[in-house]
Amino acid sequence: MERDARIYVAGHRGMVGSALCRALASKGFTNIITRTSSECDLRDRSRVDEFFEKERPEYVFLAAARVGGILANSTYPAQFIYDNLAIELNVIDAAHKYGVKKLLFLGSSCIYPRECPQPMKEEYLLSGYLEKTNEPYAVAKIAGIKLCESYRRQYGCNFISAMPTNLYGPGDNFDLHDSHVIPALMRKFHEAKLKGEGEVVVWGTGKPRREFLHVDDLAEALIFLMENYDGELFLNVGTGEDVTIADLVELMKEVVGYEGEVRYDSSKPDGTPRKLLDVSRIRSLGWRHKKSLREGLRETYRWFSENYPAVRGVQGV
Ligand code: GFB
Repeated sequence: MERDARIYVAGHRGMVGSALCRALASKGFTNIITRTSSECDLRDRSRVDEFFEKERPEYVFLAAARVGGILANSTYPAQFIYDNLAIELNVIDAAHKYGVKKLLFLGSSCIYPRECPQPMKEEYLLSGYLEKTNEPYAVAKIAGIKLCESYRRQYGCNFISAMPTNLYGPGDNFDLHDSHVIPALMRKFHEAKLKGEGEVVVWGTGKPRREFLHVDDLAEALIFLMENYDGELFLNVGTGEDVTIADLVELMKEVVGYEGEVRYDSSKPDGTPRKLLDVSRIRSLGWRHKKSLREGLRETYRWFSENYPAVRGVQGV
């Protein structure tokens, strides 16, 4: 990508999109194009066409999506499948119609089967049943991968896909109903510490295993792939290491400095037992994550406590 190339970051207000904008700017890219969802609702094809016609982006990072944690996915399945499919169809087809040089689509590690052999290699896609709590979201993300593959095969478009593992970092959503586990635990321990509460409730059994990647590491990986990868096969992006939720709870207590008790509420779902990505393909191309989980959580907590309560999901931000 030339430093003055017209680069559209779809979803620039989200955690991933904002990290991408920071990383692109720090590398000297000067022509980053963005639109808020009220300026251009990506579910509306005519608005998407107007935008592509006017701005003619050369590169597209498709980081716009409806995302959320385990409870949000099971509470709003229709919105998760509809919004994601609509965004993917409109943006990917417009990228073809308006001659985008290269597009990178972002998926999620929940595309793999629930009982997938671990670590999960790219070729295990569609080899078994999906996890029920996020099946509609996963189906939409699999459709996005297949759209990119199909446009490449039929029209020769250079559309690639990356599948990140569970993400966290500055700009995350801290709403206790909709968020993922890291922002939820960070907020719960922080507020319990402030209020002097002696107990925090954690969902599920604590036994599931998850792999976590800092969003700044992801942003580096996405720019790396945009500049260095032109293959049809989507690529996993993760650390290649996972922890149990109980391990995460102990680490988060330490990072936040919370000394009370933890109670596991097993009436809440555990979700997939384990989803560890096999990251050998992206590593063989030359990319590796930089931040350890402890370091990434410390940095994120510093940002969170400096900005609290003006963070997304806490004060209507
Ligand atoms: O982060 P999370 O919602 O996403 O939950 P998933 C991970 C694990 O943390 C589950 C447990 O076993 C939860 O039960 N957990 C414990 C909590 N306490 C909490 C809490 O307070 N809040 C939350 N949210 N979890 C999502 C998918 O699955 O991950 C999406 O639904 C997507 O489709 C995303 O793939 C990355 O890893 O279970």
